Amino acid sequence: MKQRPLLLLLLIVLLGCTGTQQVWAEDGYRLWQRYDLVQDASKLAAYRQTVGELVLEGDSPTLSVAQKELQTGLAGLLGQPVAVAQQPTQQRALVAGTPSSSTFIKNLGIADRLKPLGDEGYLLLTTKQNGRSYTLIAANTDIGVLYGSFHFLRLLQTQQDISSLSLSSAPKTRNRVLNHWDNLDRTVERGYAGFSLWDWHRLPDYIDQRYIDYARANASIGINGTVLTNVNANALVLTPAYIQKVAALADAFRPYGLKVYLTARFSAPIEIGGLKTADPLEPQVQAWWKAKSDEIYKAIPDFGGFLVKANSEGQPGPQNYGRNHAEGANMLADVVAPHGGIVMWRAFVYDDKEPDDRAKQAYNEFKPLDGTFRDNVLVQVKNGAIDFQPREPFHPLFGAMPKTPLMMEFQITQEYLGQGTSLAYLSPMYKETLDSDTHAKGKGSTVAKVVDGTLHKHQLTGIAGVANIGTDRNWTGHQFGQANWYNFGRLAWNHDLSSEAIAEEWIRMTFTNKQEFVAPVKQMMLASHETVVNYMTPLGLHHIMAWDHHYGPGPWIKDKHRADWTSVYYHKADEKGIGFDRTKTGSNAVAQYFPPVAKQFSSLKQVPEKYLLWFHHVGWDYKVKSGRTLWDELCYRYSDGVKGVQQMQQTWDKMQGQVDEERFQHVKTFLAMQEKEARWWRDACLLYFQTFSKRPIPQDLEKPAHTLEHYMRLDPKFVPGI
Ligand code: BDP
Repeated sequence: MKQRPLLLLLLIVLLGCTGTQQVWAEDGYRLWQRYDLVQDASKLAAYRQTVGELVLEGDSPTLSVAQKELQTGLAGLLGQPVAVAQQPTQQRALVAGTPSSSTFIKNLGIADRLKPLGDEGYLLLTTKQNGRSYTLIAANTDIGVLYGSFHFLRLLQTQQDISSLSLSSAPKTRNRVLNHWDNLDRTVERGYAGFSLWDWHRLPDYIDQRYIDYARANASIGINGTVLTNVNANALVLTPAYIQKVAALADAFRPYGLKVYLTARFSAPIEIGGLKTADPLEPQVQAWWKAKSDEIYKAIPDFGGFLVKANSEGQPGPQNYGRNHAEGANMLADVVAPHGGIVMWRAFVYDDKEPDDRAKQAYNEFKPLDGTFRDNVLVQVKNGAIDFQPREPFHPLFGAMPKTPLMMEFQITQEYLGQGTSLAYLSPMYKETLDSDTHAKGKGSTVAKVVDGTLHKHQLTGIAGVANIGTDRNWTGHQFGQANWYNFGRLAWNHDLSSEAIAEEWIRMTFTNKQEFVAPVKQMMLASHETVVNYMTPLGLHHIMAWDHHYGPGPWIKDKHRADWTSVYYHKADEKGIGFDRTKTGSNAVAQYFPPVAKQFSSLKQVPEKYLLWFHHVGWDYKVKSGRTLWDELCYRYSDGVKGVQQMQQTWDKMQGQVDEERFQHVKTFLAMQEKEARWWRDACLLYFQTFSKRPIPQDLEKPAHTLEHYMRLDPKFVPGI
């Protein structure tokens, strides 16, 4: 208590020292939008000179937020306020706008350069006129200007040369959306960063600043849609009171080009509509949805549409009435179509019957429906055929439904990747899927080309990421979780970007431009996903996590009411070997791929080793590429995983002093947790699999710290995110 006056004095002195600059707690709240003063003196001088003044005509809500962002960003980065004018008055100016908002831009005659950029792209261009120099942020639309403004700020944040710009950018995919698995009680299914951002109780009246900062962050990486609610949907969100709340969020997000979508519970007509049925072919059901859609669009004219999980994991759907997925999707598509809405219908399905191989179900149910969906339906397909595993081969549906636009669904939240305590940079994983060749139309038919519509000539395209965002001050729980939100947006905009380039941008903006920091931290991030795969599910193992909450190892899980919810179903370890035979001699799931891929995956010799046990049941003494036996290789991979985390710790420890102590310590502590978890995974899995292999762990490797029984008894309670 006695300390207080002294503390107050200290604070006053501190504030005094920093003059007008704000004092920020370095808790990660500012994400990659820090806008701190450019440290390199010569770059700072050059930027100040180039920017001169900010010229921005027009006053739409989107242009206003662009202006605000540029003013705030530039003031921070340049350490001085920037003058704003309607027309250039100085020798140098930063001019932002569209040909219709700005007479200056209109008169420049750049229409030809703008045309191919569509309604979201932008052009950053340095141009000279009458001895004056202008830096343009030009676009066809206001939202293009906002996206361009963020790109321009990024150039300064990452200390690029901006003296003679000539670059344009337009998104490769049209709908780039986050999927929030947020419940109305604010819990988040598979959320590890606190509670849901949406404060339903205080909506529609109270607009939390967080909503605005969330929208800013999304716009800065080109995300243009957000599904607010869990795929395991609650029909209540479609009631009038909630529609008003959703409308308030939509209003807050609109200037940032962020559309809202909702999950539609298929049985809503019964639950909140008082009907006896939700059969999609029943006229009264169709009428109910039509009225509901009209009601929503009245409140939210630019409502994006519905995301639906149907007939999967107990969710209701058209199959309850003997109808198929297309009949269900089309019914909803018809009611949003007049308003320009879309339906994202998920292919993550498995019904009550136990399949011979769960990996085959989505393909079996959806492929026959190709060509039967309405034009405004996207079928949303997870990256792999099982369920967001640490590593999965690409989903065989990609390429297999040429007449239907398929939307990619990635998981950003790390349900199966160490959840909130692990550093796993996911861009390499996303790119592994996107770069996979389906061979649907010969060599080069990558998953990315299916998703961006170029392979089968679709205009309607989309990519979704299951969000990892919550009420934690730093948004994502782990400071490095922010990098996954960031890289999802960047790849959704342009899947050609490299994981390395994205990591580098993010590090520079989020932490520092110092090379001594950027280079090692980038390496650490790039190796992190493989590290996690190694200590969890190396060589194509999958779904051996603990029961239900999926936190920690549980390869021993068996005897549940469905075989395909157990771990033993997936790893199939026995005295002979381990792995799921998905070749002709097993479930033959390989046959769902196009012949060249099927051939490669079927062959024990040719299958990429990272997918070995995904497709093959392999003998313990089988010699793998390293020359070791499979058993030894498993032991080394698990150990490499632990070593990988220890390397991350060493790298990070050296960064002390390069960044603020607050975030340094946060990450350090989390890496220590991850190391413990990695050992837990390694020891538990090796001891368990050893009961089948009956072979020793190689001499030079560290031995498990406890007995198998010890690990099997571990039962963490109240794991978040269930
Ligand atoms: C699984 C999650 C579950 C989700 C499901 C889905 O464990 O919570 O509801 O995916 O995607 O991975 O529908």
